[in-house]
Amino acid sequence: MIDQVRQWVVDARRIAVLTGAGMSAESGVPTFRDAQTGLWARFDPQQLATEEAFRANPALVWDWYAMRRAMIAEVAPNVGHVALAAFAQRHPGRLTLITQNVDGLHQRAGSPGVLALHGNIMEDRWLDVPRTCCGTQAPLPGRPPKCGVCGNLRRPAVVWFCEMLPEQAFEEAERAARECELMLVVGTSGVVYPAAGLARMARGRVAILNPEPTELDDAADAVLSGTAATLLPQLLE
Ligand code: BJW
Repeated sequence: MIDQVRQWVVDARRIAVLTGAGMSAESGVPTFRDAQTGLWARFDPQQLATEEAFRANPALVWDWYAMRRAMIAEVAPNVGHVALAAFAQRHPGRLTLITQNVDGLHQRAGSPGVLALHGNIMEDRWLDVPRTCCGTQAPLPGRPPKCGVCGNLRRPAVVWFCEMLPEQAFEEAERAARECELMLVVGTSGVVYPAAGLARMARGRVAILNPEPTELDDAADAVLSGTAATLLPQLLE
């Protein structure tokens, strides 16, 4: 089966790649839903990854993100990230990389034009926008930092549940899905929408790369059982 997918890679003029947390697992970043090691085996997402949770307990949520930021700052892209970046650089305009990951490892590996659907954990932004005084005031340090004039809080620049995805990035991702001849779906459980829906709207063939079954397997033309760091270098050499 891997030879078949490798041939699809060779033949496809336009390739879309959708990645999830499993992409970074071999860099040492925990996934969300893996039973033993996933972040949500230990933390309740409703307590942490929603605006409601942040408003209820900003320091708790800020500290959880600070802990994850510190961990991500210590890790490096793996050979799977590097294989994707090298392929895109060798074949300009042929590969569109869509990621649900907030860790920035694709960008650090050198992938151009990454469509980051769930934001970037290393950045933060104002919680309430627009606020007239904010944007001109430097935030006061704190957990979280806040505006000394109106009290507006800084929050991680990620997409929480029930929040809209960045419009332009999502539109570009939809276009890439509709126009691609091949989509590789790497390291995602396929349970979170609308990102997972991109695999279902792909015009071309869909190949899933994952060591475990996913919710998208029924939409796939090929399911390769293996990890991102072992399969991607073989497919994109
Ligand atoms: C490996 C590997 C290796 C391991 N190699 N692979 C009912 C109620 C409320 C909402 C909804 C609802 N039904 C649908 C919704 C919408 C909701 C949703 O989809 N919920 C589902 C959970 C049901 N979606 C949203 O709310 C989105 N917004 C939206 O829809 O707006 C419209 C709207 C407005 C108002 C009301 C309702 C809707 C926003 C979704 C935002 C997701 N945010 C998070 C957190 C980001 C910030 C942070 O990091 O803290 O994004 S959640 C989390 O899940 C994160 C991920 O990007 C996302 C996807 O997870 P992913 O990447 O698939 O990871 P895992 O852990 O699930 O899977 C890892 C995989 O890797 C596994 O398959 C492993 O086997 C594999 N693996 N090692 C390869 N080495």
